[in-house]
Amino acid sequence: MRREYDESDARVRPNRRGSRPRSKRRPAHEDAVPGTIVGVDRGRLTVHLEADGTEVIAVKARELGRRGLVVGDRVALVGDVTGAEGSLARIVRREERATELRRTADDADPTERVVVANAHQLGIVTALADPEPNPRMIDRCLVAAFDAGMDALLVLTKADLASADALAAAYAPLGVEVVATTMRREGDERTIEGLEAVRERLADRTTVLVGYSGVGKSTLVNALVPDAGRATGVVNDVTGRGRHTSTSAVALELPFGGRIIDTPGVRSFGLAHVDPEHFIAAFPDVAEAAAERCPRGCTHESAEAGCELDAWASTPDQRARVDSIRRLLASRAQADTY
Ligand SMILES: Nc1nc2c(ncn2[C@@H]2O[C@H](COP(=O)(O)OP(=O)(O)OP(=O)(O)O)[C@@H](O)[C@H]2O)c(=O)[nH]1
Ligand SMILES: [Mg+2]
Ligand SMILES: [Zn+2]
Repeated sequence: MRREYDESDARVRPNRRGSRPRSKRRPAHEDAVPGTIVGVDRGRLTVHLEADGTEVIAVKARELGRRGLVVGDRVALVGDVTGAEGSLARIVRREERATELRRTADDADPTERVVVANAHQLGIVTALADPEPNPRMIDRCLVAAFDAGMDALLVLTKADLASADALAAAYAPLGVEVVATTMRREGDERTIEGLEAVRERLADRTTVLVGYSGVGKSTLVNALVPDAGRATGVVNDVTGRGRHTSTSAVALELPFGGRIIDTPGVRSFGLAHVDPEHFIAAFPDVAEAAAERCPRGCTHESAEAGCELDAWASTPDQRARVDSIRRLLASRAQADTY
């Protein structure tokens, strides 16, 4: 059996480039070109080259093994990197990820997926109506952002249909940045208002948009990136849900610096992979109250069990938050029994 070339061989024969041993040594690919994955279509990946922004179609090289590649991954390419029609490059390396946004299908299903890599910020897109906002979904996304070490931005869309005030007031105390957008129609012309505040928070960083189908993620991306050309859908009159218009994640360059990643709508944001400790830590006001008032080792399950959070919560928003955390903990506890 042929032995794998390893570091000890390198020490024995230093500086002998050009006389490579005929072993299964992994090629170093020092000439590989760096880029970022901006689209994944089954085995075909679209990579944006760091040097000049050329978009190259590539496949995963054998040596990457089972290592997954997702939008946002920083990679190194060899082969035909011209981006010419019909050309194909090979991805030979995946750089270490700064962040990973992960989710499970639901809390009881531990199968975990990395949604995107290297994003700095999670843009939680919530429509104020059609579909109805769901604070529990927002809370789940906040936990996921916290767990991934990402900042959270709450984008409230469709402010033409309902007021943003209540949700903005509920989340501002958590230190979550909140922006609201409104679509105006004039004939066939559609414009989105409220984009200045959105641009300010997106500039020079990578933001991934998540939310239910039909909340307006792709509409927002089209408004921010003039030639994005993302398809947008209609919201079903009966269910109030979108129709899953976007089917895969795509990263786009923002004209004012930074990147935005549009993702397909999700039905839920499973947190089976998240340490329950992180549930409460994602809500700074509750976390502080828990640290100050709750008995050591408190599970925060109920006042009867000694939890002081009910006594602390004096406003409806605080009570809603405590309630939400308890639900998250309960659904997570169920998941643990599987
Ligand atoms: N009234 C109103 N409608 C909006 C607004 N923003 C988006 N829409 C509409 O909402 C519908 C769905 O928008 P999309 O951008 O396709 O939603 P999405 O979140 O990308 O949906 P998926 O790709 O299925 O996840 C479209 O018909 C949009 O025109 C808004 O601010 N107000
Ligand atoms: Mg979409
Ligand atoms: Zn407690």
